[in-house]
Amino acid sequence: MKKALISGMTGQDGSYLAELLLSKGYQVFGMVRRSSTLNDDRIRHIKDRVVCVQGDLTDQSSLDEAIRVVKPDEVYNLAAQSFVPVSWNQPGLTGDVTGIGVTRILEAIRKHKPDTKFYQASSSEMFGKVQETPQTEKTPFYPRSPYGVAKVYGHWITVNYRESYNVFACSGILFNHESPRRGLEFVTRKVSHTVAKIKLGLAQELRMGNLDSQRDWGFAGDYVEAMWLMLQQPKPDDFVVATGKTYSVRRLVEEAFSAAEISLMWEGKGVDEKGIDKRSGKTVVSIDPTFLRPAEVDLLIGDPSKAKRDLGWTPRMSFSDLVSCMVHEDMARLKSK
Ligand code: NDP
Ligand code: GDR
Repeated sequence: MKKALISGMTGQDGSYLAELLLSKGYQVFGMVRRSSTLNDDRIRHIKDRVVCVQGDLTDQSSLDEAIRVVKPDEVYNLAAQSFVPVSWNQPGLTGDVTGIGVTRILEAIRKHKPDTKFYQASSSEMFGKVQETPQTEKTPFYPRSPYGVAKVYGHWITVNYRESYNVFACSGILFNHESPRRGLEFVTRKVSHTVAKIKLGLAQELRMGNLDSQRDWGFAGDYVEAMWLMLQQPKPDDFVVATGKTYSVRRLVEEAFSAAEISLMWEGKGVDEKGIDKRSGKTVVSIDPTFLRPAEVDLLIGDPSKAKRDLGWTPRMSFSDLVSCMVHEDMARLKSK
């Protein structure tokens, strides 16, 4: 039975990847960090089928111990401080976890189980102020946030351990991927959750940041399959994983309101203090400068040709199905409460 160790198993991707690996007959170990309250919402349904190992990407000894004890065939490094706005507020921590943390886990592999196959969760945020469109594995990086900078470090240290020590190390350059398990602070989930609340009469307005940025959004369940496929290839390599389509945040908001069958109005004159337009009675979406970022990534669109050709991977869920599924899942959860 193959053994896989996932860092970040309590996160969105970690939970989908754990399910996938269990379905493929793996013994799954998940690295979890200590918290004062239980943080297992996303993995509660599989908790008796996975083994939790204490560890933190800022602590070398815990990583050494995890690799030494588990002796995994595959390691998926999904752990990170992953929310871009927080990276301006906590740039040092973001660099330590999201950047140097990758070196620590690679060092543990090099010392204790050098034939382990390693997956690094790299990001389209590394392209930042894009140097070409669409972005491929060869597009130069120009990160626009401390998070993006840390991910560039994580990407290159992965390439470096492959070239220096012959570690089977792959970097998956994944574009935004979402699901009903997405954290509430990310834009898709913030919108789906707020729209669901509006539909149920629990909220009356939606306050947004930059509506003009464009993202290549896919479904997380599809993307974890690409991670696994990378580690099953004869040689380690880096891959862009994306849908090849891009949509604006404004379009995301419109899709979500339409999925919930609510009419919306963009902010203008004649709005009352509850965010309802006085004449039409429609829910208003407004701009709140607190959600704007010091530097923005305006446009991301990935070219997944290499992943399609070499991995046989294709995204399955469309943008509108993704948004609709998130809105309806949020409505169902709110109703059940
Ligand atoms: P989440 O934010 O949902 O999950 C992050 C995980 O990392 C959580 O399990 C969290 O644990 C864990 N973690 C955070 N800090 C530490 C630490 N110091 N030591 C150990 N574990 C830690 O992220 P996603 O699932 O969305 O993303 C997975 C990875 O993929 C991340 O590296 C992200 O940067 C990257 N990525 C994500 C994309 C996306 O669109 N989702 C796109 C491209 C890359 P806890 O639950 O305790 O907080
Ligand atoms: P991103 O995701 O920064 O691309 O990083 P996020 O969903 O936070 O933002 C996407 C775009 O939406 C704009 N936006 C808002 N964003 C949030 N969070 N809240 C708002 O109210 C809002 N209004 C507009 C943002 O400005 C941005 O342009 C995600 C993370 O998962 C990273 O870890 C990952 O590496 C990248 O995707 C690929």
